[in-house]
Amino acid sequence: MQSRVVMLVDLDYFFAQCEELRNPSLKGKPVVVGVYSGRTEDSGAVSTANYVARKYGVKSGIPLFLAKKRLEGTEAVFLPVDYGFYQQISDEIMRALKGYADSFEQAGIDEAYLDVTLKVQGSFEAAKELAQKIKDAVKSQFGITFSVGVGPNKLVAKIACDSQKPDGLTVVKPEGVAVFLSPLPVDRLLGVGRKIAAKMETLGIRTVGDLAKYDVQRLVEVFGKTLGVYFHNAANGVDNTPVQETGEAESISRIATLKENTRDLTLILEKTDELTEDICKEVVQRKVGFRQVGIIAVMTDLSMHSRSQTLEKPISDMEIFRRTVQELFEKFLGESELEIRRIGVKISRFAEEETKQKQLTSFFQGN
Ligand code: TTP
Ligand code: MG
Repeated sequence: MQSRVVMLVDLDYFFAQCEELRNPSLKGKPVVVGVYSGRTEDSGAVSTANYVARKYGVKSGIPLFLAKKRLEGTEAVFLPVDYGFYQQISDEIMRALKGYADSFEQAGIDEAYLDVTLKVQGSFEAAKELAQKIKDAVKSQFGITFSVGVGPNKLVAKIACDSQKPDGLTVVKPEGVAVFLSPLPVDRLLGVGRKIAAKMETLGIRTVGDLAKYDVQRLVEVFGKTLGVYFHNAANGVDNTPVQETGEAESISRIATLKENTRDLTLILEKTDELTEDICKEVVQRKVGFRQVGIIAVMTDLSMHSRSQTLEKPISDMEIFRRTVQELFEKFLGESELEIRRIGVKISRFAEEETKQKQLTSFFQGN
């Protein structure tokens, strides 16, 4: 199977870079953007800092007074966050980035995934050129630099991006994934925080390579099914989650022509079973659940009818899916008189992925 080609774009030291854009005289000086809590003059935390300030150990999350101390004697400039301004710049850049992608998913104010598989016809060489072209365009149109990782999926693209910053361009081809990931410390994987890394250390797991080789059953025993399996896949560079506009109205459907025009439910269900099975395969692959099931019927007079039903909760279960399709056709046949020529099955309202994501995120926050 041909690999996907996925990019992760992450704008460099974003809030601070926006401030440099607004006031170029800041360039070369340490720039710290902070959230001032207002209690005392210096209370609050660093939102981000430019790379000049980072050389002094100033980074996101540390207290402002500590940043001040570390930057004592320098020409450091401290500024309060101006979220509206950053949002405006972000919106413009995101709109531009979207134009380069087959599918696009914004993952934060300064981060976005681009699936470019079709655009580059599956070629990682072409993807590298495209990434450079996008970097040049964004730099000249907006004056902003970013780092980009290119890989066969979101997970690898993200880690590739992080590996070279700022202004980086890192390409990891499918055949290079294992070599790229194995030497990295486990905490480079999303979801491996300090606590989990410490637990893994007691199991003799320090690097992603150690984790990749570790018995998956054991991982499941120690971390539970969801996390155990996730860690195993992540360490092996496996990630099938699609690049998808969040909240995008999306559906998966299949349609087929019946062997003969009919009103016989058995004949109809024979065909819909094939279609539902096919859709289920895609559902499993995409790791989504769905809340809406629909049927389509094209009659002998070529009129097209559709019916749908919303389920109580998201499912990815084949049996419930088939039963719902059957019920919808039974009902539909009661309401129509003509014979059916073509039939279709459709699912939409993908919700469960979100839930799964939330589950993982809440696991991660416990670290
Ligand atoms: P990041 O992309 O994590 O950081 P960055 O863009 O400043 O630096 P780089 O990508 O070059 O490593 O976050 C994007 C913005 O989100 C960042 O500019 C400020 C904000 N932010 C916070 O306000 N608090 C935080 O703890 C982090 C990590 C980011
Ligand atoms: Mg960034």
